[in-house]
Amino acid sequence: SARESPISGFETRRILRDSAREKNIFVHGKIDDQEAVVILEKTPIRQDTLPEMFKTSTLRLEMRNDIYSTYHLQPPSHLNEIKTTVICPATEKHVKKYLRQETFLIEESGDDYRNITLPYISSKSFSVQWVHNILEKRAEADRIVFEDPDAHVGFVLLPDFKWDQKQLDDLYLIAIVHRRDLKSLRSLTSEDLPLLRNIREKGQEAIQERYGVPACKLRAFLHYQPSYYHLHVHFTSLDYEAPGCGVERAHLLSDVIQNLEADSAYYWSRSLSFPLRADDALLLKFREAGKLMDSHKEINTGYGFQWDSAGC
Ligand code: M7G
Repeated sequence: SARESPISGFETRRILRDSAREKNIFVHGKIDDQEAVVILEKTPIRQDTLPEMFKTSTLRLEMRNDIYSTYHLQPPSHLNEIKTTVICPATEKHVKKYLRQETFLIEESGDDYRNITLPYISSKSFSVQWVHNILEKRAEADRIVFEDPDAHVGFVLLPDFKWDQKQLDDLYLIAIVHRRDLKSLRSLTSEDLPLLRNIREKGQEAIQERYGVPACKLRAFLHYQPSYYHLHVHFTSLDYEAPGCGVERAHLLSDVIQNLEADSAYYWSRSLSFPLRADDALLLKFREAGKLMDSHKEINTGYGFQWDSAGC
């Protein structure tokens, strides 16, 4: 089982992405002849472990100068763990998802969604098997924080796998709806308002109850485009700049609710902007349809620098 599979046999092929600031690295390789992506990430230092850290760590002086000194601190191993995510067998799409890539902004009209995006995602998107496993309690059942089992407005709330639950600083949960006919923001109409309001109210309540984090410290949003086309809502700590919480991809749940209150066809008809990566096949579809902004000309920055739009 995945629980036992050691990554000691992991053969590194290439680094997909790394960040000194985020203190993570995304590696593509093989485990037992299967394609794999391994994500290593140093987690935030927990305030509540500081006394133990200071008491039990060894300290090695690096340099001292006047009132300044720097050290290497070696904490006991349980205070020095690296959060690790393994995707195996990984598809080519996973590898691409984590590969650092230039991105391009798409402005998708309602018709573009129906003519270009929908046919594409119906054939090519990530499997939502993991979502069904959660809804059917075949995986992560012990991690469920809250469930409303109602078939129409119900959902399951649980920690996102980006969060190791060791500290509240990077709190991250997802609410997955029981309904299976809702792919994304584009599927929503005013008929879904009871569902969305239910997720907002009960999700906030459950997070307050379990973690003591009030609604005013939470960011609840949907991604467009999502990676997985089964409707879900992200709940993150407001103080945490979660990946994908930027304006080009995140739609605040409360804005979504208000937009649908004002216009039931809002997400059916409006243009929505989102970034796509240079190697995303959906980008190619938009380009082929002549829908990529400025794809017909090279963008001149006016500083004698020709920005290469070859990617689009
Ligand atoms: P998304 O907006 O579809 O795509 O969100 P993103 O991954 O590009 O943000 C899906 C969310 O589900 C992400 O926040 C993932 O970290 C999370 N997630 C993905 N998988 C495969 C799992 C899983 O197996 N378990 C849990 N608990 N969360 C997952």
